[in-house]
Amino acid sequence: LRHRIASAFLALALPVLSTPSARAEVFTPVEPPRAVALREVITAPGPLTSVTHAGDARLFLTLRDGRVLILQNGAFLRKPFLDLRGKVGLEGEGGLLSIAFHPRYAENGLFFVASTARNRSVILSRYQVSRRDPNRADPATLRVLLTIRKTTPLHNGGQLHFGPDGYLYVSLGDGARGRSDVCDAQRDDTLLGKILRLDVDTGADRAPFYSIPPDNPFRGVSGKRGEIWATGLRNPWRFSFDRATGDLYIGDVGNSQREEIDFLPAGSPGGVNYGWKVMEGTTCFREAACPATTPPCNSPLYTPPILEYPHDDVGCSVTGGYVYRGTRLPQLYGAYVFGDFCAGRLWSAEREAVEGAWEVRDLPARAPVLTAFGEDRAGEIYAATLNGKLFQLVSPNPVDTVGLFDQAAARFLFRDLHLAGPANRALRFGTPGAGSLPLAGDWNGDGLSTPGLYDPATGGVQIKNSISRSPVDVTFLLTAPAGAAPVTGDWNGDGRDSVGVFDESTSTFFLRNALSAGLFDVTLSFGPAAGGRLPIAGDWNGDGRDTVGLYDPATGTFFLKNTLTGTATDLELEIDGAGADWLPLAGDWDGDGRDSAGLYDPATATFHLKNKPESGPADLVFQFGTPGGGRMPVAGEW
Ligand SMILES: [Ca+2]
Ligand SMILES: [Ca+2]
Ligand SMILES: [Ca+2]
Ligand SMILES: [Ca+2]
Repeated sequence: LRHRIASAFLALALPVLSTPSARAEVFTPVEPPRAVALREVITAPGPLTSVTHAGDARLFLTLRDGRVLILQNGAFLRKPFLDLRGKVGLEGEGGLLSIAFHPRYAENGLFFVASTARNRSVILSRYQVSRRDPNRADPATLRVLLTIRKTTPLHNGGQLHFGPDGYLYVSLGDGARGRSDVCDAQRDDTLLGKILRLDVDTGADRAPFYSIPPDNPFRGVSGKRGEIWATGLRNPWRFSFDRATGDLYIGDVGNSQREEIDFLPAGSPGGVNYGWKVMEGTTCFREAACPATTPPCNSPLYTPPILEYPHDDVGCSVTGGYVYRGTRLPQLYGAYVFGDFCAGRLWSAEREAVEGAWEVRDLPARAPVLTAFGEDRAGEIYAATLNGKLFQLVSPNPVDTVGLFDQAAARFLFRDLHLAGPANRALRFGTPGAGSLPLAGDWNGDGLSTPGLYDPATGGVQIKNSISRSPVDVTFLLTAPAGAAPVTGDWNGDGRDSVGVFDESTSTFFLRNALSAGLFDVTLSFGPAAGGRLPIAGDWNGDGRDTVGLYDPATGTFFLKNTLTGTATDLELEIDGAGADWLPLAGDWDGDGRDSAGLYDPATATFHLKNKPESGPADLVFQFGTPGGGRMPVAGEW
């Protein structure tokens, strides 16, 4: 059965003819791939068509067969939230297509459903949650807002999303009659091949249970449907809004040449024409049967895609996704994640800062028969497949972010993302002005980093296993040379960090594997003979053990070692722009399993973090905290 359903989807997606194309618009992924993995969450009892949330911790999954299932605490609730089995048409690409919860769902319990009827029409309907059970919809509350007649069971569109303006957006395909005889996507008297924008609050209590927003581009225009927001789409199967910016991203499935991502910036007045069927991506398709007023191919009246790819070897049918705005994958923040239905390939696209060009990277994970992406309340992204598999995008390795210790205030500030913004957490720890130096590490091996303090005058160490105002968990004295600077790392690869010190006068590291007083396990002398060097530690080669390094502020050079024996330096590098008072730190900023260097400029409160183990510009530059001395950087997975 699964294979048969997949074939039905594939039939329309597979190329009619495969023409090699090498136009400049076709993206070529840049290196390296973003470190992203797929964690299998659950397998649904049938093909999945969408994933969304209702503003709380539950995930709502739509099955093609008509069921809406609730995933809560890792398991499906036994009874469906809504069950439209037997009421939806399953021919071709038909079925339950998606749902969207009203922005004020918590108050009004309203949600909207896109599905196909047995007669191939696309139906937009509204339901309300049951008054007695928040996990059950009340089927008797059904109201039908729109019935869009279609003659084929293909190109339904069917994605629903509320925009940042509170209006309901609805995507509709062209009904798959675009090749020769019909040009619905370019006709504004039909809703096919469009994205609609509806006010579902005004007029919500009587048919048709919606109204046309006053600023819709075709409202009141003779011969045009006022519901239309965007035109010239073939099968905008998936679209989404960036929850941070309100920008609209549309994955428009192509014919035989090009899969495309279309874009509409927040604040657009609408009425944008994306070109189908005159254009397929940036190539010319057909003008047959289009209205006389239809612009010719390559007309500037068409808005080209921001991204497109050919079918040859890459994929066959784009599955539009989301801009990642969660916190678990700092390496993906702000990137648009999308994929291909057939190959199950996943990509991220980011707008390059200087030129504004879109840079695509491979995500090294595959989800064949990828039908949809979805977001949870926190902005974490999921991928769903026709095989019923639900995956969550996760980092293959813990990702470090930065923190600061303010000596004068005895206060730690922690940040969860590699970008400017307020502290996600703060902790008062130690005595203001006491001159303690900050530590950060995963002392108990639970995967989370927590702070510590080192007193260079006494060798006293204080360790906490949580970022809370609980008592200090561990205290002990290191018999270290006075004035030595602390380092933290997992020297023996047992999954727990411990402490060491670097004595500048003898250029020697003293490292201990246990969080207790006692003899040092490692004594290591290395490094150039020069004053003022600062110690760092990290797993530079990804072998699971941390080793040490030195930073020479005078020359802005890092000297890194991959072993804890010998005097040789394995790697030397510089970060562009380093100033003499910048302070070093190290962490795995991109989740690839290897730590790399970073610098903090106290004068501007700016971090400069590098992912590659080579000299050059920093990959991540952002401000955090307030400028001024006495603030020291730390790194960890908080
Ligand atoms: Ca921990
Ligand atoms: Ca260890
Ligand atoms: Ca290592
Ligand atoms: Ca890394």
